[in-house]
Amino acid sequence: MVSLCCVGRGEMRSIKCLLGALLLSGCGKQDISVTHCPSLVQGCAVELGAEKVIVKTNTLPVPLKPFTLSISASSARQVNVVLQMQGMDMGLNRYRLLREPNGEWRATITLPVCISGWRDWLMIVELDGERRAFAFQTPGN
Ligand SMILES: [Cu+2]
Repeated sequence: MVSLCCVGRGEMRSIKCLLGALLLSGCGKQDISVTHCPSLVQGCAVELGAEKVIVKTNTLPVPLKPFTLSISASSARQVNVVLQMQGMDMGLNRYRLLREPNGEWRATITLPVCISGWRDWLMIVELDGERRAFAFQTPGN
């Protein structure tokens, strides 16, 4: 049942992957709208109530290379991000963003390697309980 995709930082990593698989096994359906994001560096936007939420990274996301994620959502009180693959357990990649003085939310993120070679990621942004997803790809070889 557990995907072999969760390669990363040794034993702890596989325990997290196992937990992730158990947690995800109960919720097969995904009732969340997904916005395709062709370039996270250029940024992608989604409407959330009256606000336009923009996600942006400083570099192209590549596995094992930390990048900075910025989210503009000035009225939010808490912002979390979960990174996963559709149809594959990649372990628990959950980040809590911190608010910058300019009102942006920010986190440093490191994607795990997918040994199955998949490049399609889903970034689920949680803003005060509201969830929006962005689909993006890591570059091929
Ligand atoms: Cu994968």
